[in-house]
Amino acid sequence: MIRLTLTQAHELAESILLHNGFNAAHAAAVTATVVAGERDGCASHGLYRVIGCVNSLKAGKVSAAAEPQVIDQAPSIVRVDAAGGFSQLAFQAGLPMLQAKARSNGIAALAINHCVHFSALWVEIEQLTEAGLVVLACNPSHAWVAPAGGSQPVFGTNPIAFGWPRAGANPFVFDFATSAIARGDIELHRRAGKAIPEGWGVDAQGQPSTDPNVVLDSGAMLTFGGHKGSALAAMVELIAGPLIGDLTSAESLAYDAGSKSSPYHGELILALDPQRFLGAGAEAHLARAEAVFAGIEGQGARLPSQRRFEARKRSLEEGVQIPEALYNDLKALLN
Ligand code: NDP
Ligand code: PYC
Repeated sequence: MIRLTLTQAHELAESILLHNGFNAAHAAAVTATVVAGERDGCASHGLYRVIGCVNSLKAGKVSAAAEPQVIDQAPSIVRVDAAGGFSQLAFQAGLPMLQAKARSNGIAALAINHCVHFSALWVEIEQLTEAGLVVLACNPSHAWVAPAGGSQPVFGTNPIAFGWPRAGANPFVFDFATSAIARGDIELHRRAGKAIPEGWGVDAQGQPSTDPNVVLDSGAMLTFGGHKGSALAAMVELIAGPLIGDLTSAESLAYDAGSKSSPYHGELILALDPQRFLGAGAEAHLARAEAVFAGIEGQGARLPSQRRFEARKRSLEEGVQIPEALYNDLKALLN
């Protein structure tokens, strides 16, 4: 393993992105996301993703200098056209108007269109919980996941993330793929030459497989929770696809045309303002929510994101460690 300070991790990612042609704004926005992923112990969406960013650019599947266009679509809807760039800059562009609309209407939606997307959603969720807003976000990806009862990929790994602000404590945040595991995790198993657990994927005949090469190259991933994860994955296809006028995971994969680039589609983010919902009663009702968290933690169970927040604390003190092979692959992108 190679140890890096967070500053070194930042410099490494940003210099690779700039060297390979991304403009300063995209390089900075993407770097912030992947360094946050590595810092929080989310290796599947950490520095490893820089390789995919460069590959997507070389394949002509992402714009290195796209300028997101913010559109005031409706009283509660802001739309951002990412113009074929990575999603991070588009999210930043739409954030102020999303917050303003949530505050004045109580609920607002940000629809990002035409973005190339690879990030963990909690990075965005936390920016809204920090502003005191409740938030729900989701997006399709590429069609890699079979529906419950089937064996052919239809869905993307379709993450759903939720955030709840807490006074004086880390927010309550969960963020997971509707597949049994993110595809990035299976890719990391492949890089490390490790088998995957049963239940993550099947081969081309629909038989269980623990071989990451089989599941990634010719089989299909599986949803979490059987028919329940399958229905949630379908919901994401609908509300972050056709509802916002953007591609489904099957359409994104067709657009990719075998280049193995990051998915190209939209993202839907809903923000709710407790102050507007509850008025003078907001504080008392938010305090009641704390009993839910106490009920979870009080019996020794943990809150989602707790591991991540602990990893963050550790990384801020000690830096991060990445496999030497990954470090070498990243350095090679500077040649
Ligand atoms: P995991 O299955 O690892 O679970 C993620 C969530 O569950 C986290 O909030 C995690 O908290 C929480 N969790 C895990 N174990 C427990 C536990 N024992 N008790 C309570 N909570 C727990 O993640 P996935 O592989 O499904 O997804 C990983 C990431 O991949 C996500 O950030 C997601 O956004 C991203 N992704 C992005 C896609 C895209 O299209 N952009 C597509 C698919 C995934 P903690 O982190 O603290 O462990
Ligand atoms: O890990 O499933 C995944 C993923 C897809 C797009 C970005 N991450």
